[in-house]
Amino acid sequence: MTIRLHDYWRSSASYRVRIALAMKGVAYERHEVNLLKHEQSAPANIAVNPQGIVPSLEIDGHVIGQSLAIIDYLDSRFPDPRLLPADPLARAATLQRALVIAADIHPIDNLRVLRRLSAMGIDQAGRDDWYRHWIAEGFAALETMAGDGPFLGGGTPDLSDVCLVPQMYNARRLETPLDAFPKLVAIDAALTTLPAVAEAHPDKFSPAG
Ligand SMILES: N[C@@H](CCC(=O)N[C@@H](CS)C(=O)NCC(=O)O)C(=O)O
Repeated sequence: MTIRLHDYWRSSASYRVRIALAMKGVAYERHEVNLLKHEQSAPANIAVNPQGIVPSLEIDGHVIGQSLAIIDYLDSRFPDPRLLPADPLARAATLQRALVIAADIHPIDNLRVLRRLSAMGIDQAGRDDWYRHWIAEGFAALETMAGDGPFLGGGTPDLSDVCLVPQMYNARRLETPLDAFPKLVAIDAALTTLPAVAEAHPDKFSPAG
């Protein structure tokens, strides 16, 4: 079985999928779609992903887009370890936390949104302020949803943890103040000690090496 991930090293939605694949021990090959070179909008990527974004996962002759749909599929195909709990209430809570990031923070801070802000005359400082604002707002809610750890999912990482790590990476890249989110910072620190999470880090895939 060949599994191919179309991704970009710094894409946080791709980073989520890399973490899930690594946690499940699923081997895959990568096809890099360089977002800075606008390769996401090229016909080759549109043929794979009609939205012109990454990630996309090719598996068994099928292509799946949207990181959460990919991870949901992987969870069904490779259920060890489960990232979405079977219990309906626990599953809803996991999705609620994951979607704070995946639906309500990340899309507003996306590259194409930032490019649109730039086209509307918003300068770099304004765009950075925008970026940090939405992270801080979402993280404030997530901080109150976090339990006693060590992970957002409790004793074992779940989909919301898979979303947290890349969002923290983005937050730090943009020097977002994190003092108000001690639980999230501690959970992220616990997650980054996991070999699967370390293996998926963007630095492992950076063209700079
Ligand atoms: N909701 C999508 C978001 C995917 C997404 O936003 N991908 C970004 C990189 S993290 C992208 O391809 N951006 C290209 C662009 O904005 O032009 C998912 O979870 O897969």
